[in-house]
Amino acid sequence: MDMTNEQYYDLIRPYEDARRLLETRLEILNHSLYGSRAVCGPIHNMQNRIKAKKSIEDKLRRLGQRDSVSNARDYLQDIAGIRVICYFVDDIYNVAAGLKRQSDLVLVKERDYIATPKPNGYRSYHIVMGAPVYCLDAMEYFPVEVQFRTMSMDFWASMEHRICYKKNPEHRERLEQEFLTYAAVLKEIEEKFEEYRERRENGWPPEEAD
Ligand code: 0O2
Repeated sequence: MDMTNEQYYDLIRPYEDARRLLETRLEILNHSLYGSRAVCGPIHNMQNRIKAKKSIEDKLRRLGQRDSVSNARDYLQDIAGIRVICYFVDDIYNVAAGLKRQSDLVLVKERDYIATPKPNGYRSYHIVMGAPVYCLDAMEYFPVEVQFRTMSMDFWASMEHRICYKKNPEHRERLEQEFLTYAAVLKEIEEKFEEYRERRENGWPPEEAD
């Protein structure tokens, strides 16, 4: 039997609290990680979402579970999600390390699809962090999935999500090949921007005479 709306809102409330807590920590890291005098923090923008009722029910069914509140708590770690879009790949690892160092948070899961991209070309760094939520006389950890991407990773993943991911598009094989090529091109562009940053920080080499 589906969850009632009331059960759904009761279910998501502590996940919203956990998501807010992590988002605040990320905002603080953004303006403190590189020092208060830094021209620019590591984060370009953040998005967040709480999984919709139907998506929770569908996912539980896919997992072969009844869509009850307790199954959602036991089996889903992505009810609360934050997507953090950074400028550079090392910003991603720096922000993630800053979060993982915080002793009141627990690292529940880590998937590094930047070091090891998925076969379809997907690149992103995912961690699930347990955040403490206090009620009157008890504390419980609630998981929040944080996906870190650069702008180019996010561009690719958003288009792929729309066109291919969990879909059955026409000419699937051709599309998959094309997406793999785009992933490689975007990675190359990302590396070019990293070079510019290094040159800006370490000085540009003298221009070659004709
Ligand atoms: P949606 O529609 O974005 O919510 P999990 O499904 O989380 O239990 P897993 O495999 O450990 O299991 O999760 P993983 O690999 O960390 O992926 C979680 C999320 O990353 C996905 O959520 C997507 O948002 C994103 N993702 C993973 N692989 C791909 C990919 O190939 N393409 C794109 N565009 N996004 C991807 P959901 O719930 O699957 O989907």
